Amino acid sequence: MAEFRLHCDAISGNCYKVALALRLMGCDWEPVFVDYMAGATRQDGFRDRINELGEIPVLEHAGRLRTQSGAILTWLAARTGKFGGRNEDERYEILRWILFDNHKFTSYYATLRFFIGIQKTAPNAATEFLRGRAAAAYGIVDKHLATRPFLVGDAPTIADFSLAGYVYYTEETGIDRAAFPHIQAWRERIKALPGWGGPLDLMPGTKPA
Ligand SMILES: N[C@@H](CCC(=O)N[C@@H](CS)C(=O)NCC(=O)O)C(=O)O
Repeated sequence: MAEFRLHCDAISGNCYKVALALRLMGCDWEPVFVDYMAGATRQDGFRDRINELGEIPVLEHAGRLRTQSGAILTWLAARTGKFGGRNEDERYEILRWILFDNHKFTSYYATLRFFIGIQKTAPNAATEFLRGRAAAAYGIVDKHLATRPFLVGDAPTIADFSLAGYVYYTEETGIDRAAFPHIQAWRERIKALPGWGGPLDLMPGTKPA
């Protein structure tokens, strides 16, 4: 059995954040498929035994189950000594971007993608609100990346892996990716890192349409 086991589904960008970190950190890991789209995370058994929050990703290590991608990434960086920032100031900045990601950058985009890109919901007031909020968060990140190669300092960190969770999926969401050229360039810089793999390369499970 591998040292780390990631309970995940390929359709989930939140899972991809951790899968990408495990791959780029060179960890010994294996995925464990959780059928998220079939409602596995909502089953009592999953909540009782795997994650009381009812979510993936879940990282299993030495008999302990860890949840919340941002917390997992922070723990992995400390444990491996990789991608966690070089000093206190960088670690603060990393946390700041991970919190922004969880509240806005991933959150609005992933919810929009779920409705428009996966469930093929017709645009409505709720999806248009999400589209506006996601585009605003994208604009903030795009501006930040206009003057630097990665989110914090001049090297990749777990903050990049967190915000990159959904940027390699290709579903149509109504967000014009070309309007965010610095995000596009950053996405390619991460893709060029040794060992990089996309969501479907690293995880089993539901193939996005
Ligand atoms: N903030 C959490 C978000 C995790 C999350 O929303 N996971 C989704 C899959 S992408 C999930 O399992 N949702 C199940 C549900 O809400 O019922 C993290 O970063 O780990």
